[in-house]
Amino acid sequence: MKDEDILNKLDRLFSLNRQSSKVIVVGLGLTGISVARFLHRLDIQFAIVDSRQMPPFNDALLEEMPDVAVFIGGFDANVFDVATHIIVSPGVAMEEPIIQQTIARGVRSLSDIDLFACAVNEPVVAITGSNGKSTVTTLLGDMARASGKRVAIGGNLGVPALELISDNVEIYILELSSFQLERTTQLNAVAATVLNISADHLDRYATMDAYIAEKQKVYAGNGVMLINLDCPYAAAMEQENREVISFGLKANADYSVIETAEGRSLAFHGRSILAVDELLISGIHNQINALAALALGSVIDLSEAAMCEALCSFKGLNHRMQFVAEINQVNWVNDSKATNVGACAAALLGLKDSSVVLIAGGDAKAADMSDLVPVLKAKVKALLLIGKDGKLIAQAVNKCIPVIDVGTLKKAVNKARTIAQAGDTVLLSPACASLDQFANYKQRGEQFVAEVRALEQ
Ligand code: UMA
Ligand code: ADP
Repeated sequence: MKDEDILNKLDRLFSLNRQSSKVIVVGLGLTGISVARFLHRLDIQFAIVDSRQMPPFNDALLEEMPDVAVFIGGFDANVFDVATHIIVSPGVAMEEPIIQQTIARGVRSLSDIDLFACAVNEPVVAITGSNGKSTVTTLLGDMARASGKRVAIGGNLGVPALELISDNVEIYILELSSFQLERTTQLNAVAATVLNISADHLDRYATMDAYIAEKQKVYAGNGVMLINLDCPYAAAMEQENREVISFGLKANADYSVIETAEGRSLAFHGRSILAVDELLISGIHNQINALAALALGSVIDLSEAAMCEALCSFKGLNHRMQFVAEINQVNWVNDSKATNVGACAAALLGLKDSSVVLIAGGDAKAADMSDLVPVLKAKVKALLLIGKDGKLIAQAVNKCIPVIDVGTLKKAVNKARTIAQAGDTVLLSPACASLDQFANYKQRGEQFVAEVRALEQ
């Protein structure tokens, strides 16, 4: 899209223009730098603020845009006073008092996703949910490539939406978090889905209803709604007068799993598409992820043969039920990305025929750990706890299975080695965020893999 057309659209929708606008970009992380590059290219005036002493893209900004004003180490109210518009990065809560005061003064708030939506004419697919977003986004990207489409994938997945924009792209596939959706008004995806809902981010949302309401915004506009019939919260989002395609294990779903003479199969209206055995990713939750990707792919006209080809070669992403090693007939599995209760439960349910030594704990983000208890009782022979909220899991479990609060991941791995017996699985699936002890879930998973590899020596 030409800059002139983008500018016209921004002016029409947000009164955002070169002549009279002064934007405050809050946050100088991945999102903040992408917004800065975009506004700079369009020659719209802006300044950046970040409460961190040394935001990650401070040096990059100074080098690329030395004239841009940057205020770091806190939020200075005077800086916000001049704003006509505010673009807040997803890691900063909209409830921050300075943000609330600024918006209350009549300053327009928009998001990087709004800017993106104003800058592309090509179809956009939007994927959210409590779990499975990265898996489905990546898988659908593989399917689109196998279908010969020029596709770009990103958003919460890692590459900010604005950095994906290119004349070469014919379809954009975005993973969107509740934090991105809550501050976006211009999304109009051709196909959108809420994969599932389970408790997450309750440190940022006052209630589950508030969290669900933000997720629902992925369906804004008039595109096709992809609805998971297995998840009551997601199924309730279906809107009248909208085209709907359903997926899930329920027999009445458009995309479902059926029993055939040869075994279970992914199917459309009872017609087998691909045997479940052909999938390299395991667990019922991944069968549902595959159904979601097939359903989304059908809306953007991907060929079924190409989608099957991609499904058969998709090995899954690291840190999601990633097989690490078999040592003395014990399997070690890294599911560090299980940062909430729903993901940990799915991991345990997906492990067939084995008893599990589970390593869990970290930052619980105010979730209710008691939801985990039934599946822990069914699957777990010993629970090794790490991190600041391990004790919350111990309280919920209330001694119904053996629990040891070991504190650190290193100690957990060493303890697991002494407990696990042939046929068992040692699973890192923390049900919590990692930020109390690690930089992120990747670092936690990498440390786990390194500790397990050390056992092999
Ligand atoms: N921060 C401050 N002060 C500031 C700005 C940020 O303390 O002034 C902190 C935030 O509280 C947060 C961290 O810095 O802890 C990063 O925040 P950010 O808004 O600068 O994040 P970005 O680097 O822009 O990355 C964001 C997403 N991060 C978050 O939503 C926290 C990335 O998702 C996403 O890949 C990226 O935009 C590109 O779209 C990561 C994530 O953890 C993977 N997402 C959460 C999740 O998946 O659960 C929602
Ligand atoms: P997200 O991007 O939503 O965090 P990922 O695909 O990265 O999702 O997976 C995160 C965690 O959730 C992993 O532990 C993974 O095994 C688990 N998971 C993936 N898909 C689902 C699903 N459909 N339901 C429940 N858990 C899932």
